[in-house]
Amino acid sequence: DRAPAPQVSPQLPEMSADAMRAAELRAGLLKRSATIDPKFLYDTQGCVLFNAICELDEYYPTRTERAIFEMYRTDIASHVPRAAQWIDLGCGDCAKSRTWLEHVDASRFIGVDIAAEWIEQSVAAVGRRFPDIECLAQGADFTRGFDMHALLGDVEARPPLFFYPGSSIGNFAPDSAVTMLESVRSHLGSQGGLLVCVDLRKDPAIMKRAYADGLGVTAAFNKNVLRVANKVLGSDFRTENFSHQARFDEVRGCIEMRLVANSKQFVRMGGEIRTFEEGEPIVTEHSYKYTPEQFVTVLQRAGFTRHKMWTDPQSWFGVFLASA
Ligand code: AVI
Repeated sequence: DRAPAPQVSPQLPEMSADAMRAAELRAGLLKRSATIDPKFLYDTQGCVLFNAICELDEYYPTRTERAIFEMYRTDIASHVPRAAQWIDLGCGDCAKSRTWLEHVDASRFIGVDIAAEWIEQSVAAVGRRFPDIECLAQGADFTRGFDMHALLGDVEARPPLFFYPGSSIGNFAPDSAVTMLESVRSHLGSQGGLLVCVDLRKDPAIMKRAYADGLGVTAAFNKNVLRVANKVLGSDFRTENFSHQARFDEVRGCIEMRLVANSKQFVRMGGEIRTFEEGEPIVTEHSYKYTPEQFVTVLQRAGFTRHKMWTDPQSWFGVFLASA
Protein backbone atom coordinates (compact mmCIF):
# COMPACT_ATOMS: atom_id res chain seq x y z
CA ASP A 1 0.00 0.00 0.00
CA ARG A 2 1.15 3.55 0.37
CA ALA A 3 1.95 6.33 2.74
CA PRO A 4 1.01 9.93 2.37
CA ALA A 5 3.48 12.45 0.88
CA PRO A 6 4.65 15.68 -1.28
CA GLN A 7 5.87 19.20 -2.30
CA VAL A 8 7.47 19.50 -5.68
CA SER A 9 10.16 22.12 -5.46
CA PRO A 10 13.82 22.31 -6.38
CA GLN A 11 15.69 19.73 -4.31
CA LEU A 12 17.46 21.31 -1.36
CA PRO A 13 21.02 20.29 -0.56
CA GLU A 14 21.09 17.07 1.50
CA MET A 15 22.36 18.66 4.72
CA SER A 16 19.83 21.40 4.71
CA ALA A 17 16.93 18.98 4.15
CA ASP A 18 18.15 16.86 7.09
CA ALA A 19 18.56 19.94 9.25
CA MET A 20 15.02 21.04 8.39
CA ARG A 21 13.61 17.63 9.30
CA ALA A 22 15.47 17.70 12.61
CA ALA A 23 14.32 21.24 13.39
CA GLU A 24 10.69 20.34 12.64
CA LEU A 25 10.80 17.20 14.78
CA ARG A 26 12.51 18.99 17.66
CA ALA A 27 10.06 21.92 17.59
CA GLY A 28 7.07 19.54 17.75
CA LEU A 29 8.50 17.59 20.66
CA LEU A 30 9.36 20.73 22.64
CA LYS A 31 5.82 22.14 22.48
CA ARG A 32 3.83 22.01 25.69
CA SER A 33 1.53 19.48 23.96
CA ALA A 34 4.10 17.41 22.09
CA THR A 35 3.47 16.37 18.49
CA ILE A 36 5.33 14.48 15.80
CA ASP A 37 4.23 15.11 12.21
CA PRO A 38 2.85 11.86 10.72
CA LYS A 39 5.30 11.98 7.82
CA PHE A 40 7.97 10.81 10.30
CA LEU A 41 6.05 7.52 10.66
CA TYR A 42 7.26 6.41 7.23
CA ASP A 43 10.90 5.39 7.32
CA THR A 44 11.65 2.00 5.71
CA GLN A 45 10.47 0.09 8.79
CA GLY A 46 7.41 2.33 9.10
CA CYS A 47 6.48 1.62 5.46
CA VAL A 48 6.79 -2.13 6.07
CA LEU A 49 4.60 -1.87 9.18
CA PHE A 50 2.07 0.29 7.35
CA ASN A 51 1.83 -2.31 4.59
CA ALA A 52 1.18 -4.92 7.28
CA ILE A 53 -1.58 -2.72 8.75
CA CYS A 54 -3.27 -2.71 5.34
CA GLU A 55 -3.57 -6.52 5.55
CA LEU A 56 -5.19 -6.55 9.02
CA ASP A 57 -8.79 -7.69 9.46
CA GLU A 58 -9.48 -4.62 11.59
CA TYR A 59 -8.09 -2.16 9.01
CA TYR A 60 -11.05 -2.04 6.60
CA PRO A 61 -10.03 1.00 4.42
CA THR A 62 -7.61 -0.84 2.12
CA ARG A 63 -9.84 -3.78 1.25
CA THR A 64 -12.94 -1.59 0.98
CA GLU A 65 -11.19 0.77 -1.42
CA ARG A 66 -9.97 -2.22 -3.46
CA ALA A 67 -13.52 -3.62 -3.63
CA ILE A 68 -14.89 -0.28 -4.88
CA PHE A 69 -12.15 -0.04 -7.51
CA GLU A 70 -12.86 -3.60 -8.68
CA MET A 71 -16.61 -3.08 -8.76
CA TYR A 72 -16.64 0.27 -10.58
CA ARG A 73 -13.33 0.25 -12.49
CA THR A 74 -14.87 0.63 -15.96
CA ASP A 75 -17.27 3.36 -14.94
CA ILE A 76 -14.59 5.35 -13.11
CA ALA A 77 -12.08 4.87 -15.97
CA SER A 78 -14.61 6.19 -18.48
CA HIS A 79 -14.39 9.60 -16.75
CA VAL A 80 -10.60 9.84 -17.11
CA PRO A 81 -9.63 12.19 -19.99
CA ARG A 82 -7.75 10.84 -23.02
CA ALA A 83 -3.95 11.09 -23.12
CA ALA A 84 -4.05 11.82 -19.40
CA GLN A 85 -1.02 12.53 -17.27
CA TRP A 86 -1.67 10.16 -14.35
CA ILE A 87 -0.09 11.64 -11.21
CA ASP A 88 0.04 9.33 -8.22
CA LEU A 89 0.44 11.32 -4.99
CA GLY A 90 2.27 9.07 -2.51
CA CYS A 91 2.84 6.35 -5.11
CA GLY A 92 4.99 3.99 -2.97
CA ASP A 93 5.23 0.69 -4.85
CA CYS A 94 2.84 2.04 -7.55
CA ALA A 95 0.67 -1.09 -7.16
CA LYS A 96 -2.62 0.83 -7.21
CA SER A 97 -1.70 2.96 -10.22
CA ARG A 98 -0.60 -0.12 -12.17
CA THR A 99 -4.12 -1.53 -11.92
CA TRP A 100 -5.50 1.73 -13.36
CA LEU A 101 -2.98 2.21 -16.15
CA GLU A 102 -4.36 -0.93 -17.77
CA HIS A 103 -7.78 0.70 -18.03
CA VAL A 104 -7.15 4.36 -18.86
CA ASP A 105 -5.60 6.16 -21.83
CA ALA A 106 -2.52 7.64 -20.14
CA SER A 107 0.31 9.37 -21.98
CA ARG A 108 2.43 9.89 -18.91
CA PHE A 109 2.76 8.51 -15.38
CA ILE A 110 4.29 10.63 -12.61
CA GLY A 111 4.86 8.91 -9.29
CA VAL A 112 5.33 11.38 -6.42
CA ASP A 113 6.46 10.29 -2.98
CA ILE A 114 8.51 11.46 -0.04
CA ALA A 115 10.50 8.18 -0.21
CA ALA A 116 12.55 9.36 -3.23
CA GLU A 117 15.03 6.47 -3.55
CA TRP A 118 12.39 3.81 -3.08
CA ILE A 119 10.14 5.09 -5.88
CA GLU A 120 12.92 5.27 -8.50
CA GLN A 121 12.69 1.50 -8.78
CA SER A 122 8.93 1.16 -8.55
CA VAL A 123 8.37 3.86 -11.20
CA ALA A 124 11.00 2.23 -13.45
CA ALA A 125 9.06 -1.03 -13.11
CA VAL A 126 5.90 0.77 -14.26
CA GLY A 127 7.88 1.98 -17.28
CA ARG A 128 8.88 -1.59 -18.16
CA ARG A 129 5.29 -2.81 -17.84
CA PHE A 130 3.85 0.11 -19.87
CA PRO A 131 6.52 0.99 -22.45
CA ASP A 132 4.24 3.43 -24.28
CA ILE A 133 3.73 5.57 -21.19
CA GLU A 134 6.42 8.08 -20.24
CA CYS A 135 7.22 7.45 -16.56
CA LEU A 136 8.74 9.93 -14.12
CA ALA A 137 9.60 9.66 -10.42
CA GLN A 138 9.39 12.83 -8.31
CA GLY A 139 10.75 12.67 -4.78
CA ALA A 140 8.86 15.38 -2.94
CA ASP A 141 7.02 16.24 0.27
CA PHE A 142 3.71 17.53 -1.12
CA THR A 143 2.17 18.17 2.29
CA ARG A 144 3.08 21.87 2.09
CA GLY A 145 1.55 22.64 -1.31
CA PHE A 146 3.33 22.07 -4.58
CA ASP A 147 4.09 23.49 -8.00
CA MET A 148 4.14 21.05 -10.90
CA HIS A 149 3.06 23.50 -13.61
CA ALA A 150 6.36 23.39 -15.52
CA LEU A 151 6.60 19.62 -15.22
CA LEU A 152 3.07 19.05 -16.51
CA GLY A 153 3.49 21.36 -19.51
CA ASP A 154 0.48 21.72 -21.83
CA VAL A 155 -2.38 20.46 -19.66
CA GLU A 156 -4.96 21.03 -22.41
CA ALA A 157 -3.15 18.56 -24.70
CA ARG A 158 -2.41 16.12 -21.85
CA PRO A 159 -4.91 16.69 -19.01
CA PRO A 160 -3.66 15.77 -15.54
CA LEU A 161 -5.48 13.19 -13.44
CA PHE A 162 -4.30 13.37 -9.84
CA PHE A 163 -4.73 10.05 -8.02
CA TYR A 164 -4.80 10.30 -4.23
CA PRO A 165 -5.98 6.96 -2.83
CA GLY A 166 -5.73 5.28 0.57
CA SER A 167 -7.71 7.97 2.44
CA SER A 168 -4.41 9.80 2.98
CA ILE A 169 -6.32 13.07 2.58
CA GLY A 170 -7.72 12.24 6.04
CA ASN A 171 -4.27 12.79 7.56
CA PHE A 172 -4.64 16.52 6.84
CA ALA A 173 -6.85 18.67 9.08
CA PRO A 174 -9.79 19.91 6.94
CA ASP A 175 -8.35 23.41 6.33
CA SER A 176 -5.01 21.94 5.25
CA ALA A 177 -6.84 19.42 3.07
CA VAL A 178 -8.54 22.36 1.33
CA THR A 179 -5.15 24.05 0.77
CA MET A 180 -3.62 20.85 -0.61
CA LEU A 181 -6.58 20.24 -2.93
CA GLU A 182 -6.48 23.87 -4.09
CA SER A 183 -2.91 23.19 -5.23
CA VAL A 184 -4.16 20.15 -7.14
CA ARG A 185 -7.02 22.11 -8.70
CA SER A 186 -4.71 24.89 -9.87
CA HIS A 187 -2.95 22.34 -12.13
CA LEU A 188 -6.01 20.84 -13.82
CA GLY A 189 -6.70 23.04 -16.86
CA SER A 190 -10.17 22.59 -18.35
CA GLN A 191 -10.29 18.78 -18.49
CA GLY A 192 -8.14 17.50 -15.66
CA GLY A 193 -9.46 15.75 -12.58
CA LEU A 194 -8.81 14.38 -9.13
CA LEU A 195 -9.53 10.81 -8.04
CA VAL A 196 -9.42 10.93 -4.26
CA CYS A 197 -10.41 8.30 -1.71
CA VAL A 198 -11.93 9.12 1.64
CA ASP A 199 -12.72 7.12 4.75
CA LEU A 200 -16.35 7.86 5.65
CA ARG A 201 -17.91 8.37 9.11
CA LYS A 202 -19.28 5.18 10.67
CA ASP A 203 -19.73 3.49 14.05
CA PRO A 204 -16.82 4.85 16.17
CA ALA A 205 -16.07 1.36 17.52
CA ILE A 206 -15.32 0.12 13.99
CA MET A 207 -13.07 3.10 13.27
CA LYS A 208 -11.27 2.79 16.59
CA ARG A 209 -10.58 -0.93 16.15
CA ALA A 210 -8.87 -0.16 12.83
CA TYR A 211 -6.24 1.83 14.79
CA ALA A 212 -5.95 -0.47 17.81
CA ASP A 213 -5.60 -3.92 16.26
CA GLY A 214 -5.31 -7.10 18.29
CA LEU A 215 -1.85 -8.04 17.01
CA GLY A 216 -0.35 -4.70 17.96
CA VAL A 217 0.87 -3.89 14.44
CA THR A 218 -0.46 -0.32 14.66
CA ALA A 219 1.17 0.03 18.08
CA ALA A 220 4.52 -1.02 16.55
CA PHE A 221 3.97 1.37 13.62
CA ASN A 222 3.30 4.21 16.05
CA LYS A 223 6.20 3.45 18.42
CA ASN A 224 8.59 3.15 15.47
CA VAL A 225 8.37 6.92 15.14
CA LEU A 226 10.41 7.19 18.37
CA ARG A 227 13.19 5.20 16.65
CA VAL A 228 12.96 7.67 13.77
CA ALA A 229 13.25 10.54 16.26
CA ASN A 230 16.30 8.90 17.85
CA LYS A 231 17.93 8.63 14.42
CA VAL A 232 17.05 12.16 13.28
CA LEU A 233 17.69 13.95 16.58
CA GLY A 234 20.13 11.64 18.32
CA SER A 235 17.59 11.44 21.19
CA ASP A 236 17.22 8.50 23.56
CA PHE A 237 13.50 7.68 23.56
CA ARG A 238 12.85 4.14 24.81
CA THR A 239 9.96 2.67 22.86
CA GLU A 240 9.03 0.31 25.72
CA ASN A 241 8.35 3.30 27.97
CA PHE A 242 5.52 4.61 25.79
CA SER A 243 2.13 3.07 25.00
CA HIS A 244 0.13 3.33 21.81
CA GLN A 245 -3.32 4.93 22.10
CA ALA A 246 -5.98 5.60 19.48
CA ARG A 247 -9.22 7.44 20.25
CA PHE A 248 -12.02 8.84 18.16
CA ASP A 249 -12.56 12.57 18.70
CA GLU A 250 -16.28 13.03 18.06
CA VAL A 251 -16.05 16.82 17.93
CA ARG A 252 -13.29 17.01 15.33
CA GLY A 253 -14.37 13.81 13.59
CA CYS A 254 -10.97 12.16 13.62
CA ILE A 255 -8.99 9.32 15.08
CA GLU A 256 -6.15 10.69 17.18
CA MET A 257 -3.12 8.46 17.52
CA ARG A 258 -0.77 9.09 20.45
CA LEU A 259 2.17 7.72 22.37
CA VAL A 260 1.65 8.03 26.10
CA ALA A 261 4.49 7.97 28.64
CA ASN A 262 4.11 4.96 30.95
CA SER A 263 6.05 6.74 33.70
CA LYS A 264 7.98 9.99 34.07
CA GLN A 265 10.56 10.15 31.25
CA PHE A 266 13.67 12.26 30.84
CA VAL A 267 14.52 12.20 27.16
CA ARG A 268 17.85 13.57 26.01
CA MET A 269 17.60 15.49 22.74
CA GLY A 270 20.97 16.84 21.72
CA GLY A 271 22.06 19.19 24.51
CA GLU A 272 18.63 19.43 26.15
CA ILE A 273 16.33 17.20 28.17
CA ARG A 274 12.58 16.98 27.49
CA THR A 275 10.65 15.69 30.47
CA PHE A 276 7.41 13.77 29.90
CA GLU A 277 5.14 13.31 32.91
CA GLU A 278 3.46 9.94 33.45
CA GLY A 279 0.44 9.80 31.11
CA GLU A 280 1.65 12.72 28.97
CA PRO A 281 0.89 12.15 25.27
CA ILE A 282 2.80 12.79 22.09
CA VAL A 283 0.22 13.16 19.29
CA THR A 284 1.51 11.41 16.17
CA GLU A 285 -1.41 11.40 13.71
CA HIS A 286 -4.94 12.54 13.01
CA SER A 287 -7.08 10.58 10.61
CA TYR A 288 -10.21 12.53 9.66
CA LYS A 289 -13.40 10.70 8.73
CA TYR A 290 -15.97 12.57 6.65
CA THR A 291 -19.62 12.22 5.77
CA PRO A 292 -20.01 12.44 1.96
CA GLU A 293 -21.56 15.91 2.41
CA GLN A 294 -18.65 17.11 4.54
CA PHE A 295 -16.16 15.96 1.95
CA VAL A 296 -18.08 17.59 -0.89
CA THR A 297 -17.80 20.83 1.10
CA VAL A 298 -14.01 20.36 1.27
CA LEU A 299 -13.93 19.86 -2.52
CA GLN A 300 -16.06 22.95 -3.08
CA ARG A 301 -13.90 25.05 -0.79
CA ALA A 302 -10.90 23.92 -2.87
CA GLY A 303 -12.62 25.20 -6.02
CA PHE A 304 -13.97 21.95 -7.46
CA THR A 305 -17.43 22.38 -8.93
CA ARG A 306 -18.25 18.89 -10.20
CA HIS A 307 -17.91 15.53 -8.51
CA LYS A 308 -19.11 11.97 -8.57
CA MET A 309 -18.84 9.47 -5.72
CA TRP A 310 -18.69 5.67 -5.67
CA THR A 311 -19.05 3.76 -2.42
CA ASP A 312 -19.37 0.24 -0.97
CA PRO A 313 -22.68 -1.34 0.14
CA GLN A 314 -22.10 -0.23 3.76
CA SER A 315 -21.02 3.30 2.75
CA TRP A 316 -17.80 2.92 4.73
CA PHE A 317 -15.50 4.43 2.12
CA GLY A 318 -15.88 6.94 -0.72
CA VAL A 319 -14.09 7.26 -4.06
CA PHE A 320 -14.57 10.79 -5.43
CA LEU A 321 -13.81 12.00 -8.93
CA ALA A 322 -13.76 15.80 -8.91
CA SER A 323 -13.12 18.40 -11.57
CA ALA A 324 -12.90 22.17 -11.70
C1 AVI B 1 -1.94 6.62 5.52
N1 AVI B 1 -3.16 6.85 6.31
C2 AVI B 1 -4.30 7.02 5.44
C3 AVI B 1 -3.40 5.86 7.38
C4 AVI B 1 -4.70 6.21 8.12
O1 AVI B 1 -5.56 5.35 8.22
O2 AVI B 1 -4.85 7.35 8.56
C5 AVI B 1 -2.25 5.78 8.34
C6 AVI B 1 -2.49 4.85 9.49
N2 AVI B 1 -2.28 5.14 10.75
C7 AVI B 1 -2.59 4.13 11.50
N3 AVI B 1 -3.05 3.16 10.75
C8 AVI B 1 -2.99 3.60 9.48
